[in-house]
Amino acid sequence: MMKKVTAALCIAIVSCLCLPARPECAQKKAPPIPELKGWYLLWNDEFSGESVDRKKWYIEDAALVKNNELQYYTPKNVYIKNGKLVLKSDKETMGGRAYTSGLVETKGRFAFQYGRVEVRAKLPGTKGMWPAHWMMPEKGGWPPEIDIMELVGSKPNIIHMTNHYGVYPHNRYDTKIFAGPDYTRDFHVYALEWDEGELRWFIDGIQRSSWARNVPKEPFYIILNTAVGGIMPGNPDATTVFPQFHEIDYVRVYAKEIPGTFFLMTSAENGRITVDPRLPRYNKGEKVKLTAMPKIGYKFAGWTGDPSLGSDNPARVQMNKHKRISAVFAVDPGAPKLISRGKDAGASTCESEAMPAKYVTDGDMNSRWSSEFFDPQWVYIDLGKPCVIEAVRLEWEAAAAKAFKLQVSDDAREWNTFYSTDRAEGGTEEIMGLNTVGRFVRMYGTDRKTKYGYSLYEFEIFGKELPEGRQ
Ligand SMILES: [Ca+2]
Repeated sequence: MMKKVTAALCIAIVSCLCLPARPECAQKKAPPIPELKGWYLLWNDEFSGESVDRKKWYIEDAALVKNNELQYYTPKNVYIKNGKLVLKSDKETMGGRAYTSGLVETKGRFAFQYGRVEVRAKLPGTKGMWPAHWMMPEKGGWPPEIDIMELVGSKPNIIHMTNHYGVYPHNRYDTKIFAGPDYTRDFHVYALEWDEGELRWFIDGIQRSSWARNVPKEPFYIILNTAVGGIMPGNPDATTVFPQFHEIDYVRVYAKEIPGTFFLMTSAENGRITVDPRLPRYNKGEKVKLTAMPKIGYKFAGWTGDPSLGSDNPARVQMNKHKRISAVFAVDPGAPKLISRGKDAGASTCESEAMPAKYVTDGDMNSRWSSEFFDPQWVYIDLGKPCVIEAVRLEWEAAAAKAFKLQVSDDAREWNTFYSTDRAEGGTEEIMGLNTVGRFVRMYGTDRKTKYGYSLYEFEIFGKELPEGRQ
């Protein structure tokens, strides 16, 4: 969090490059970030560190089910080299797929509404490669989606720029292409300007597309990836060259300066911050409520970025300038303990023998339970004896639940619901602040996010054994 580069700090790094007496600065190779008049640098990554900054990026590790793509996204194909983020694509079997590739996204870490995003990159090519720089809504769901840049490897001089909108399955899109040089040979800058009335796409500083209709009006996060195969590029063939490298020099997000209005940026690791009201910019003097929410096992330990915040949670901040605020979360020795690892599990159905219920308690994020493709479905854990359940973590595969209940039972026959949602988001889901007693705990799914079943890598119960004499 402290390493978050502010505009002022960038200027400091640049100016101290000229001073050989500062060894910690002399190691930094970050080139100066040009000032964009009328714009404020809200967020950026110059990829000048030793490794990918996990406070800024989530690195995908999954065989995502979409667009008939053929790759397994693995963190080992995502790394920093020579001041560039590299997403490597290769012909290599992993997780049931014939190819590996890389995907990073700022989901849960950074999102913005309105501004200018710039990505400088050298793209991978040849048949079946599908590099993209794109954005999705922070609150989940699809569409909308903005594709800043997409390229089909077999046509390396064509850049696709697209706005997806509407309501699934009645979604539509507006798209334009630009034919230029071979974009796999050199670095080029792909940019999008987004305001309330219009989307404008730029390649190397020249506007190449715009749409003034169906402009999204909610915060988006950024995704950088290379898909292999699938509906857009077709699958690799004998002409495809492996490995391929998608190199990204920087990602910069700017917000337009409007006098008297201010931006609020938040960041956190091992937890998150909710912002109320959440607005793209604030008027002078406006008050904003910040709530820090630690992950299971952590506790809130303070704020950085605004001395007036103190140590309250929630806290209120008054907007009188641009602010970057972080929440600090510390390991909580008194946090509920994991009590489900290795315990027996059962399920309504299994998609195949290779995906049994027991894989939800094995502590292995590569093994998973998956149900058959109808509703309802459930998976339960037998804790062996009655326990106090204080928190639950669900690690969903892409085939997640949209609606599910959490239930307890003493006999695995009669179940009591202690948590229920019909707006689940998938990914890592944590439910905290629980205080319920039972020996059996189950996830009871009633509506699915995909046409597939319910699939969990892990189902983790945190709490403690019931003290003697208490029933
Ligand atoms: Ca597992």
